[in-house]
Amino acid sequence: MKSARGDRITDKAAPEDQPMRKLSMNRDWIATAKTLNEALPYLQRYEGATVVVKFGGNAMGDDEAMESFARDIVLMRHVGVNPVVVHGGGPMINDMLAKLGVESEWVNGKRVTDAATVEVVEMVLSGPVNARIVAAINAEGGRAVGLSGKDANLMVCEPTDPKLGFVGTPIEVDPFVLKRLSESETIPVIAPIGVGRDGETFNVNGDTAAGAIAAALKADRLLLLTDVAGVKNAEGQFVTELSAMQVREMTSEGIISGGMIPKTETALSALEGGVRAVVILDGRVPNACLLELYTEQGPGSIIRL
Ligand code: X2W
Repeated sequence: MKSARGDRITDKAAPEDQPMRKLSMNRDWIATAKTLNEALPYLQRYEGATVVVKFGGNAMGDDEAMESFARDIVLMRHVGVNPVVVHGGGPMINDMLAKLGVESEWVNGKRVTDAATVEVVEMVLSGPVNARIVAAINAEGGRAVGLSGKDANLMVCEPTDPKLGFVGTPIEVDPFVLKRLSESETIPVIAPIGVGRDGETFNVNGDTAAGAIAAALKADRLLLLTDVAGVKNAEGQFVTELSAMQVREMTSEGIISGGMIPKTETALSALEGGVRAVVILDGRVPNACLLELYTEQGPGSIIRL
């Protein structure tokens, strides 16, 4: 067996060399094998599929959570999925701005971004945040490449609203470079930074960027990893499946509100743009991406047209 890098798989990934082998067949191993066996139809369904994963700053967590996320992404690549990671990093931008003594104002969930702030946003997102995810995926045997929406004109933006400064709305996404990377089994990891017609830099909300990129790729799935269990109905229960129509109704009735609105709006525009299904996924659940794709029960709400 070979890793994605083409070399022999290392001891770390070779179960036969581990001491666990000496243990008797207890139930856990039988359950693991059964899980893999039951995953076959899902593995077949998603082979060749494009799955865009939005990895938000709040979902990133500690090194262990990062490693687990990276393993899920590498596993997806290994079984023939084309994963595309779009990340956020709001809390990390906040930390850096605090160190610099700058405070941010927020309007409708978007950071008011002046010329000095956009420099910090780009530095943080295209710098340590992006590099940490790329390194985590590569450490698990994947082949990840970091880029932002400025690379190869991937995400051209115009100002969202003059009051927000350098906050951008994607108006043109060119998936060329992402397709070439996927063809060579390389995992793109994208910072949500856009480029303007005149070469200016824009700060794009991570969910918005992921939605626009998923639509340009006509992705099979957009997974929005977040830190809540999904969409709640009027009775306060989590709903596992919703239509776009239901989402619109629940929003006009005020059942979907607050921080969920940018997520459901992203979901609706991604679906209208040709994405097959969007899942608002609970990133606090370990291996949330694998649960969603390869088992019957994903920890979140799936939205279809
Ligand atoms: C976001 C970009 C980062 C982001 C910001 O400045 O925080 C805008 O608000 P999360 O971790 O996904 O929230 N951009 C315009 O979206 O990060």
